[in-house]
Amino acid sequence: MQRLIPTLRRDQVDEALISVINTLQICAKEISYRLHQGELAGVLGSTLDENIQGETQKKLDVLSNQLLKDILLECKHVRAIASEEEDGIVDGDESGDYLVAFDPLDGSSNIDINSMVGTIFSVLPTPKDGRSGPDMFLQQGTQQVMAGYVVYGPSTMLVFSTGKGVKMFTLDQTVGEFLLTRSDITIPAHTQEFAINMSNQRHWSPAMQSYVTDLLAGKQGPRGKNFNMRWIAAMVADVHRVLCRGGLFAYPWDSRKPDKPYKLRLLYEANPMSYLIEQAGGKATTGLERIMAVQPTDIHQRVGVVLGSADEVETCLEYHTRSGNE
Ligand code: AFP
Repeated sequence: MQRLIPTLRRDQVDEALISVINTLQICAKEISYRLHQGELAGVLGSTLDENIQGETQKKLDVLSNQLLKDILLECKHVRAIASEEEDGIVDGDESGDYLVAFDPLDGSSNIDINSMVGTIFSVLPTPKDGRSGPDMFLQQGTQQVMAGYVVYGPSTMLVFSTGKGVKMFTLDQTVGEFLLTRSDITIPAHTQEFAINMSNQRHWSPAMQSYVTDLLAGKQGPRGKNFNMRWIAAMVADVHRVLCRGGLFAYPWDSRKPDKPYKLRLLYEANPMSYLIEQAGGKATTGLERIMAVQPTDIHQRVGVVLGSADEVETCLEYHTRSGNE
């Protein structure tokens, strides 16, 4: 089986970007080790702190963030990093060609129940227009040069794209190497599986409520077929399933918090996942527009997400277009 670096060289990925990916995989192995030690590692549970999102930080959130921040900033090709767990950006090497935005431990509320979590990363080119600070990261998702995730499950998998399709690598624990286990991932256009947090149904827009009601109506309803539902409450795990067998994943607009109607973050959750989904032939929208076309205005801004099997996303969009809302 092909190892990570030779595979990247075969894809003619530039050496600076290979160095960034290599840095990320080193972190992935360390985080994987700590997670798979579980209670024995003494790093489960929560800290007494909150991040900028106002969320209580898990010990592993902090540890994973520190690991990624420290090792990425040692890489001379990294100009700066942005993280879900950092209020602002952190500058790296002035001459670095790449910016890295990441969610160090996505789905961290699953840690204490030994369920799936992940690390999500997005790599953007350092702008050449002289801008600095957070503005460097305010680029549309279409500007990404690489995006991916590590999913820590029964096996640890590194899944990413550099624009030449989606590849999946599995960590061989015996030798500590990521080996290529799937390539050229293609998402089926049609699906009978959807992922959404149903407990929010009464807070969704009328369009989303109508769309999901018709899914639940199954064969006897307007869709004329039955649907299955999954919700792992870790975007990485739900998106990994969509990449593996198709499906629709949604975290749409909802009215619970009028000042914060969206949950998922654009820069280091929605954009990198959208990049992968599109590379695999799927679609990724906010419910109104292509996610990767959104012009960011803040490094921690949030968006609605509807992504997955192209034809199913289109069908969901039709409900929104008909009603004119998210
Ligand atoms: P945490 O990292 O706080 O667990 O949130 C995970 C997440 O951002 C995303 O990975 C999940 O899809 C979504 O939130 C789950 O949200 P709910 O807990 O509202 O279902």
